[in-house]
Amino acid sequence: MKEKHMDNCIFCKIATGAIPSDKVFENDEILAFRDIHPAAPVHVLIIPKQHIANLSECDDSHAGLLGRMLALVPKLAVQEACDIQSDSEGNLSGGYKTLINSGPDSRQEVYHLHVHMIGGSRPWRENI
Ligand code: DGP
Repeated sequence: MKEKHMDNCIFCKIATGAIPSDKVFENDEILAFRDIHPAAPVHVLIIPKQHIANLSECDDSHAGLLGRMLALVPKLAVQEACDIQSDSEGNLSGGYKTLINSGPDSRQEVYHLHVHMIGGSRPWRENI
């Protein structure tokens, strides 16, 4: 059985409250907080409270948790005012990018699974 929290993991410390964060959502299994280096006006990280390094550590048993993390994205988009809007002529505006880095080739920096939710008015950082 895997450890629930890892002593040397910064996002485990954020999950337990040992390191402060700007929280936008929290329940028993998931925390969402603002990225310390935002790439856009809205940049939220959604993490499981239990330590999972990345998607490569996930299997079918994580499907429920992963689904709930992704299902949180549209709710946060409404909360953070970057959801998709449609005007009276059907023209769309708004929207957001969701991103999960896994491993060195993805340039994953923090080895605790997280979904980036990035949105808000452009410009955004170029290399996102
Ligand atoms: P990634 O490259 O996918 O592993 O992105 C990690 C993100 O985590 C990066 O955008 C910066 C953010 N980050 C790193 N340390 C902290 C921290 O201590 N607090 C917060 N809020 N964000 C952090």
